[in-house]
Amino acid sequence: VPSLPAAPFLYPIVDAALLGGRPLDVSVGALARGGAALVQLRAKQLADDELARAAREAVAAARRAGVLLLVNDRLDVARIAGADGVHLGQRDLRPSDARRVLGGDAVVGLSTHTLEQVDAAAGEPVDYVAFGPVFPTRTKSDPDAVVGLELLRQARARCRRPLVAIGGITLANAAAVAAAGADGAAVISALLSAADLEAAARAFVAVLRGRPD
Ligand code: TZP
Ligand code: MG
Repeated sequence: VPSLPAAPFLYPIVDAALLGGRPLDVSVGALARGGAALVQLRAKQLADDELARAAREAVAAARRAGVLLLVNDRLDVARIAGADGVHLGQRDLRPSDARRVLGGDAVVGLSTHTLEQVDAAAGEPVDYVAFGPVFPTRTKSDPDAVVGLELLRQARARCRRPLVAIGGITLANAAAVAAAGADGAAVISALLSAADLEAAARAFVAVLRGRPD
């Protein structure tokens, strides 16, 4: 069973639309060298054939780097590409279906946006629960309401699974996210806007572990 990284871990989400021409495989490798052990591929704009190709490329790069690769939204693509798992939203296929298709060894994550959804996740066969947006984000179109650090603390207290914070996490607020009890920090724009992905990941890992440079 692939296990999640030790907390507090960085969880980079590689959004294909934000790579700015950087090759996907090189980007996954750089994030891994920077200390990320779990990476998600998110590619909402790609056509299915391109998405499957991207997922295969990301999985191959993750294997070479020795890190886990999850596919956002798409159980079928995760299965086709041999990904380590899938990350599902509230309106995607259900975790129980993902578990049936991918098996007990896969990593299945679920997005939640309210404490009620966090509670409901307790009954789902998921390996971690993501909660957010913790801070305002411009990456997600039509985002849910910002939950903030206090609700993150409450979510942590009532969730028995690893809890991943997401939404607007930067180097400036990552320490507060870890202090609120998040086991992981999922980050898109604050990583992908950096010129040096490896250095950016390394800086996040250091801040999450409480020893910034
Ligand atoms: N789900 C909740 S917020 C979010 C997703 C996918 C976007 C996070 O992106 P960023 O750039 O780290 O705010
Ligand atoms: Mg989704």
